[in-house]
Amino acid sequence: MKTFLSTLSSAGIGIFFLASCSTATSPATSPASKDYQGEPFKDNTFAVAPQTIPGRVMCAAYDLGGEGIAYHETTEKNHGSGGLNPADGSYLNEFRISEAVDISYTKEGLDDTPDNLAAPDLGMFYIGWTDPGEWVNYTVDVTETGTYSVQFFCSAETDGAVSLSVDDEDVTGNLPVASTGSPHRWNLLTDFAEVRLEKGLHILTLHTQEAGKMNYAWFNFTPFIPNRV
Ligand SMILES: [Ca+2]
Ligand SMILES: [Ca+2]
Repeated sequence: MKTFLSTLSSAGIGIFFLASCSTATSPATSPASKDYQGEPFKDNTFAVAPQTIPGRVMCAAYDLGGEGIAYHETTEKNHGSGGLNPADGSYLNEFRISEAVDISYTKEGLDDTPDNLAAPDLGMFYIGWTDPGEWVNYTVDVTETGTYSVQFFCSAETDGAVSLSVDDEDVTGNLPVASTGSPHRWNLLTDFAEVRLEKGLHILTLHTQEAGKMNYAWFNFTPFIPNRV
């Protein structure tokens, strides 16, 4: 069975090409990020850092830097890595185990049922145990200035809401995330948001605004194409 990790690995080749042609290694250019102490997350699986827009931003690959810098958590424990998923030396169960952001991954027989509104890859990391007031930062490299459509791959036990900030400025207001009926019933929210982004490095922040026991897997940013009348 094709897993998320294999999908990401193959996709990473193309993304790396984009990053290598961009200003990925230049210093942060946005005023709000001058004093930012966080850094893009990188490991053997998430090899492209920072994550690039247009493209997919993986929620579990939030920045390094810890509490108050790269994220804010209401619970110090990681409820997924080392919690629900016991520490066993495996990459999946111990992913970012020492950090407070709660991370789990999709599993066969639990997350791949026919009930899904959109089918997830297996072994796909996601942020769960989300509470209002929590946030995570992503250093992103925007390769082209423009307006972007945002899609969100997520689930929610009850109706919740999130918002997105760019360089500490709220650019969306509250974005409703409708209940999917179960935290393991996944959906792809198309037309989730539209955001204007300038070329360069920016800090994208995902805020949990309203409780919904939401799980966050990834965002996809694509150039906005207006409807023709
Ligand atoms: Ca936590
Ligand atoms: Ca949490």
